[in-house]
Amino acid sequence: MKVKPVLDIYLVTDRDLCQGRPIEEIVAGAVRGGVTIVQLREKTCSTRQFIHLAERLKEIVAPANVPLIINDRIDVALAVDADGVHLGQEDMPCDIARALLGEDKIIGLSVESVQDARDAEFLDVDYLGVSPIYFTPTKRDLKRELGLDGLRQIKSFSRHPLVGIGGLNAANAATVIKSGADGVAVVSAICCAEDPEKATRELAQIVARAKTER
Ligand code: TZP
Ligand code: MG
Repeated sequence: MKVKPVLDIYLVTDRDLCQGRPIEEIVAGAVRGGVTIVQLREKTCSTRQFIHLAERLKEIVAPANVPLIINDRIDVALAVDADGVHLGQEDMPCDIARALLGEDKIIGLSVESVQDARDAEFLDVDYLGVSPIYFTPTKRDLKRELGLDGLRQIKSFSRHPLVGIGGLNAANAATVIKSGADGVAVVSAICCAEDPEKATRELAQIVARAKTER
């Protein structure tokens, strides 16, 4: 049976931002700090490396009941029996991904506009990544910021859980939660942190507090 993902603190990995540390070390710290979901996002490594890394991350997150999501690659997700995939607007259509993965896997979809979110009302997905909230040097091909206004607008009609991504950190996480996000997705706020465990714990406290205040 599918477990509904907890989106509160959503780590998206980026090997280039780990300051020379292995991704496994960052993810292990994030798990100790209370990360609730982890997405392995690899844009350049080989398929074999991708699978091996996914297997190792699964061993780290599974004992803590933290789901492992694979960016884009349905084949990699199936190969390692990951908990789900995250798809972009140019990736495999969600209905085909659902047919390949089955009912029990998590499918997340990035929406880059209010119209994308409207179109997603008809899709069998488990959450939307509202992308980006703010411009960020971490991803260079971003077209426009949705901002808090875009997030609020999407929240006003969407039936899906929402996670904000793009430029999020301890300074703005509370506002993003209060503007309608169920969670914050971060790359640099955890991957670049001197102490990823501490950074994750701090974010988790901020998100938990913001949820009680909205
Ligand atoms: N998708 C939209 S923005 C982004 C991705 C993967 C990168 C977010 O990185 P950061 O460092 O948390 O701003
Ligand atoms: Mg993609």
